[in-house]
Amino acid sequence: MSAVRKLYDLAGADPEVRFSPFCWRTKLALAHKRLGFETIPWRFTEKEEIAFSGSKLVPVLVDGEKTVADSQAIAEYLEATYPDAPSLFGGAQGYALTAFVRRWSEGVLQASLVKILVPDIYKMIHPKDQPYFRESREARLGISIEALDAERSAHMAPFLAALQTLRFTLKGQKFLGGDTPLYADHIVFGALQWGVKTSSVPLLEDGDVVGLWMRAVLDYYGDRVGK
Ligand SMILES: N[C@@H](CCC(=O)N[C@@H](CS)C(=O)NCC(=O)O)C(=O)O
Repeated sequence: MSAVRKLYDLAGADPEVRFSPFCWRTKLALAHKRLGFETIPWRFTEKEEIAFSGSKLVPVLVDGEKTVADSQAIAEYLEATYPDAPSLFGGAQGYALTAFVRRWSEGVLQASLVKILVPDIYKMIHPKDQPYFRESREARLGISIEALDAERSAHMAPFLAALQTLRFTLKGQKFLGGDTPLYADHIVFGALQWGVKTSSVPLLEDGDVVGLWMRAVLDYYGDRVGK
């Protein structure tokens, strides 16, 4: 058994810049389970580095003899393997509700953010990743990075509308999980942290309840979660 868990974590040209929404939720989940881990900076094109996992995407977690890829599979693995640590989902009902939060976060929040962030991400990733990133994202979104950049302001409205849903919720409760964060918080935090780490313009105004909640999530886990 290796002494420390390893998490392959998407990095920019600067290896200290970690911006994957899926890796952020996994880092918070590990911190929630009070599990120590070290991260390995990984670039989009370093597929051979994680080939052992059977995945071409991160996060990939190596926990002793066990390798798990995919943030949802990792969360379920952690919940099943470490039942004595705080629960990520808060039981079967919480698990079911978290499925909705995940679909909303990926299908609404991340789907609106991707159109704002892709031009900025392109500039901050490693040069060796840029041709792959351009080709794959332009094919996926059906638009060139330059055209997306020119349309940026038009893409803000759907993101701001999604943010408003979150804002109303967080005006009435400290965390999505209630008094303390749950995996639902980790998921939505990850989406917004992706924006915070990559956007060339601020996405949240000072004092926004959403920004205060993000701060509270990070403070809750302290040093255990990384940067
Ligand atoms: N469903 C996967 C999605 C993971 C994912 O899309 N990861 C991105 C980083 S945010 C990735 O590894 N991209 C590599 C690529 O696009 O080739 C999960 O939940 O872990």
